[in-house]
Amino acid sequence: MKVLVIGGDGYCGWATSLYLSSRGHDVTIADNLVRRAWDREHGLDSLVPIASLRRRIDEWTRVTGRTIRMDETDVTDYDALCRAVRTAAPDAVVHFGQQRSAPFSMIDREHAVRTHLNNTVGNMNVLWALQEHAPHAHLVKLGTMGEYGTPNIDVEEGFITIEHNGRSDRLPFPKQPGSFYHLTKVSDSDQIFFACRVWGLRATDLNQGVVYGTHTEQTALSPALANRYDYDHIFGTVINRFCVQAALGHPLTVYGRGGQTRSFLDIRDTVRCVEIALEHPAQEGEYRVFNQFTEMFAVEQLAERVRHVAQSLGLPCEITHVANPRVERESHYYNCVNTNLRSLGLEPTPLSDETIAGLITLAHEHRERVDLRLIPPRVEWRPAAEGPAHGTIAVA
Ligand code: NAD
Ligand code: USQ
Repeated sequence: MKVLVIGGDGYCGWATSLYLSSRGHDVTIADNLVRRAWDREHGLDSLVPIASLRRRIDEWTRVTGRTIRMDETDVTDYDALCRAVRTAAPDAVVHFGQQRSAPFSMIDREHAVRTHLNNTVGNMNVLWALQEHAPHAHLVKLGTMGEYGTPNIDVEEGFITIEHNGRSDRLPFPKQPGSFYHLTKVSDSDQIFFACRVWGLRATDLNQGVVYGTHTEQTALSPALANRYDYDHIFGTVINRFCVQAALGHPLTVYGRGGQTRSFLDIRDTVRCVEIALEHPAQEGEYRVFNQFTEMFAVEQLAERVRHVAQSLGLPCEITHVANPRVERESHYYNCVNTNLRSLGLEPTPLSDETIAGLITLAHEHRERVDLRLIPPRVEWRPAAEGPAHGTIAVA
């Protein structure tokens, strides 16, 4: 299959590009490298050094003999995107290329707007470019479990059958996103559903949970193929952050009571889920949603797991409850359905002590690269009592 991977230089996109290439697909990465620019702007860096995209791709060819094409395209630049789509002539487009941090989108008005422009305009451009230049290509779009929020009923896969006043319909599942970033994903879903209904595009919206891990079989082949390992308070996600904190002897930063429960998956399952979606494409005009996660955990439960593994490695480890910078329920019902990918063949990789130990050990190896000032949360969801009108951040 010819696959255009938008955002292929990122955490999920890089691992997926290598995996698809290793499986014999013809991969083109389109990425404007803006994530590396955002890191520089905020003084952040991957804990594990990552090579430039050019260098990474050359290394992949050197190690495996396979080629990946690179197209430095910004999806918000419509002409450039159309050129990229025409050149790649894809059978499928996997769209990872967005601003994906909830805290980033809550820093201030400018970051919220930037996130919306990047994600919403980018997504709409992808739909128009497909409609104009590759109407039969299958769009596989990364959405998020956070679109649904934490309702007091089971979360279905994208749609729910509702009976109302004696009539019944299958309607999009209600959405209650928790940040301006998550809101962009809700908007994307609406846009994609519309484009499928009106233009007959075919699309799979992968509502992915929080991803953890760094290595896949392919990224582990050479240090120059290494994937990013974010631990900072903006882009670091909770399991990876806890593992870095444990490696440093820093107390694990549970926000609030820690009863907030989310869906999770190993990055090795992310790449497989994308492959499954590609192997079983949506039909023309079909918009379908797969909830892409394997397990659900409360944050406090994760902290306990990481503490237990750290202690077994001889590392002293404490858990601290810091004032929650976010506005989110800290004790709630949470039960999400994830049967679609399972029924198409996903064999989940459960979170194991071995995986946690691997992440802690990797962080320990690179501990001299950690900037401790980047660990405590600094982006507030609530308006500040004094100073700027909305969430504020002191950038080191
Ligand atoms: P990332 O920040 O590591 O990678 C995103 C990539 O997209 C970067 O390389 C960036 O340069 C590129 N990009 C951003 N805007 C672009 C634009 N306008 N044009 C071209 N390229 C652009 O993020 P990630 O963790 O790999 O996430 C990838 C996708 O998966 C995102 O859409 C995210 O919302 C979704 N997702 C991620 C997670 C997670 O835990 N990481 C969980 C659920 C969903
Ligand atoms: N949390 C802590 N301590 C920390 C960091 C986070 O308690 O040090 C808590 C948060 O309050 C939240 C939960 O852990 O309740 C998850 O936070 P996170 O930063 O790991 O993940 P989130 O902000 O939800 O975003 C991440 C990705 C995003 C993706 C989303 C999937 O950055 O791109 O969309 O996971 S989901 O959460 O299912 O929407």
